[in-house]
Amino acid sequence: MPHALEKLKPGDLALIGLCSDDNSSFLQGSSAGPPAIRAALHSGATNLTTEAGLDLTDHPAFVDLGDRMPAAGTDGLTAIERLIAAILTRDACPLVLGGDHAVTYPVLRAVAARHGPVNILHFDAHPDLYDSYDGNRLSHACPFARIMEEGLARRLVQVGIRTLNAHQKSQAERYGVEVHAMHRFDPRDFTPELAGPVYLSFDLDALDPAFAPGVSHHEPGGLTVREALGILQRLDARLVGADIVEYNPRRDIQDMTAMVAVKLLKEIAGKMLARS
Ligand SMILES: [Mn+2]
Repeated sequence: MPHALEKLKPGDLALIGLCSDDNSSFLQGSSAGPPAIRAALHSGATNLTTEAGLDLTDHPAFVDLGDRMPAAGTDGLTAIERLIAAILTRDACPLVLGGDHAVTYPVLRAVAARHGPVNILHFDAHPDLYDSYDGNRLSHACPFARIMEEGLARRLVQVGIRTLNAHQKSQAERYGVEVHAMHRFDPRDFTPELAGPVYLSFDLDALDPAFAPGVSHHEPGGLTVREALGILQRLDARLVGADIVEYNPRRDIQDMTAMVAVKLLKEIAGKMLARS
């Protein structure tokens, strides 16, 4: 039985699945991500202890609100914003499982309404800064354009990027996005210097498809899991929310990518609980 939203306590970490892929551009399937990640989490293939030794098993502040299936279009995004606002109002922290990356925009609207503009650490192969994509301004290729034009972020720091075309380069310059493109980036030597409340958005395609094949957009030349974990573990900041998005079980091989999502989930949850 999922935990009831009304029973959230201050300091709780609220796991919530958003089963939405209506704003995907290339392939559908990420709407099936959250239950598949949760199944891997509880499969018995691993335990729930983080690498730093925090055991999430029956942790009183680690609660699972289950999955929601937002409607297509703006109604669904409005519902996501309200849901995340309801979590934040109870002084709890949302840990969102996508779903496609379009969900991050309404999540950030709720986060910024609660905390003011936040610093965002964004792992992705793609900058997701298109003004519009395939005629859709809410596309999963656009959330960070919406976030920046609405002033929801003080700083947006992107790592793993390897698809920066001319349009998105100009968008990045326009919004002052700090893009750490893979071709001139040493992930083992990168420590995010982010003060104040931080929101973490992790698109699994930031990782090389060799490590995470279960994504809609295979973009070779990405981060290793170890490199991404190293960056996360060196992040020394108060996390007020996070998402892990774009897991597409239809593309996965033997649940490999589901287990990568589980690994990230555990490490991110451990970081959030340690600082709350
Ligand atoms: Mn991506």
